[in-house]
Amino acid sequence: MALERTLSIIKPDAVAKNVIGEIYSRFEKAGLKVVAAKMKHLSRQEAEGFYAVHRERPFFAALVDFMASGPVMIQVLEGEGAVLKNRELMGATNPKDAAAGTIRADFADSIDANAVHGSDSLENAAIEIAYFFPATDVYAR
Ligand code: RTP
Ligand code: MG
Repeated sequence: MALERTLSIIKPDAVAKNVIGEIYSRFEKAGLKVVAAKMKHLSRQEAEGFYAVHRERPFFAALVDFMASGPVMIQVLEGEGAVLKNRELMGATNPKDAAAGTIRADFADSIDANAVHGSDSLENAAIEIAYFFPATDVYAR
């Protein structure tokens, strides 16, 4: 498997629950390294731009409102097969469907407040990383 980078966001609900460290611990135990990170309170415009692929979906307004409702923790994760590995750690979008032991099963409250975001493909990972981090702020480790 190839060394990959993926974008991860700890969403406002999980930041409010004070579980940033617990979620980082799962990344580390799975062999994913944090190679860039920042906390940020997204504006509605920033949240809209980030989730622009969903702008025609019925849940878009709720998603944007939620993502701009409080600070988030944004990180780039690096590791072998990082994109899929992070999606496996996250679990299904709806925590009701998320496998036991996944981040969403353990920390998410609902399909809206679902604790984490993760890039869904290598192509989208590159776009999403560039949305938040200049290349000089991502550190090879
Ligand atoms: P994310 O992008 O946040 O990592 O989540 P995901 O890939 O698992 O799910 P995606 O389909 O990309 O949807 C983005 C976020 O929109 C909300 N959503 N609500 N009510 C609904 O049917 C619905 N579907 C999606 C979720 O909060 C999801 O994380
Ligand atoms: Mg998605």
